Amino acid sequence: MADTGIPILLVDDDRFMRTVLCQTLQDAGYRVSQAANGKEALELCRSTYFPIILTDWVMPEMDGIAFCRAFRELAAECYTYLILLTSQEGKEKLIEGLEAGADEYLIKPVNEAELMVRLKTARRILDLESSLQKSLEEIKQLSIRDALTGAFNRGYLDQHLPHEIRRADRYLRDLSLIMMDLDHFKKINDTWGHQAGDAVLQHCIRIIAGTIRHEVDWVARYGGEEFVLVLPETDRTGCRVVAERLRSLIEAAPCSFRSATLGITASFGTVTRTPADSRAINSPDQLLNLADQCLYAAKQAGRNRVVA
Ligand code: GH3
Ligand code: MG
Ligand code: MG
Ligand code: MG
Repeated sequence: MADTGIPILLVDDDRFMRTVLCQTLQDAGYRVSQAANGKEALELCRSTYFPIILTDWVMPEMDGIAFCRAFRELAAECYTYLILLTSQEGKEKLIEGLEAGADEYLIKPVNEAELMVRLKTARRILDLESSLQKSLEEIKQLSIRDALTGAFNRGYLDQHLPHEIRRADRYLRDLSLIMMDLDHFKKINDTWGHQAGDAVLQHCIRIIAGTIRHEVDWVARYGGEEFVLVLPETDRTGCRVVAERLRSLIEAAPCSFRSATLGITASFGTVTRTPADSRAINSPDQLLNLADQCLYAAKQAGRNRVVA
């Protein structure tokens, strides 16, 4: 028995046919679901993903061809390998079936050995597709993340801050932003070397990640040792609390680098955009500038502080 455990949807109006095929597939290790016609199958496919579908052609309500067409119209994140089972022979029929979106075509009565090798082909295609998806996801992550810290990069910030502003407008929510810059970071590099500086940046991002709300808040590396934290649905008080908590955590947690213990502090500028500000502050640049002005004031006032 193959250890596939792969879900297959079996669509056929002939109950006996379904029972027989279902047994064969289960014996081969597949997890089988059944539908009695195209319409039933389509409904099932709206909520459940099937990597492989075996469908009969002639069925009441919705036949196999209509099903293949309708199925390919559904928005799908992952590929489904569609096999048409039918007693309709002939080149024209085959072309019609493949044209409708089927990947493969099997003549009834189904030869078990042939079915098994067709399913093997299906699995090869599905494996290929899933490794492609994985690579694409990796490439996407590489393109939006900063390699050193794993924070989102500047490109992501530029692309997603406008979304956050639009979302805040749509739902009439506050949107807060914190700009953070490490104090006298150059000194760490100059005294302990660039690798120590890198370690400090990684150390700080861990503290940030442990402080902000998962799923909702996010952080981007804005420049060398400057980070921007985006806090949706966060008011002025909440934003100040987060910035102050971060400030004190960073101050209290020096970074260990080799045998050294590197004390760090950071300065913070914060800005909160309320629904009443939506006209006055309508661009990401404005929001970033306002936070930057506060950050500058925090530096001027002696560093290791939050200016809101
Ligand atoms: P201030 O308190 O005014 O912010 O002083 P500062 O020394 O932190 O600021 P400055 O902007 O003068 O220095 C930032 C330094 O950050 C200079 C640059 O070499 C360093 N830097 C930028 N990116 C990286 C990086 O990826 N790794 C390391 N180790 N250093 C970096
Ligand atoms: Mg039939
Ligand atoms: Mg700095
Ligand atoms: Mg800086």
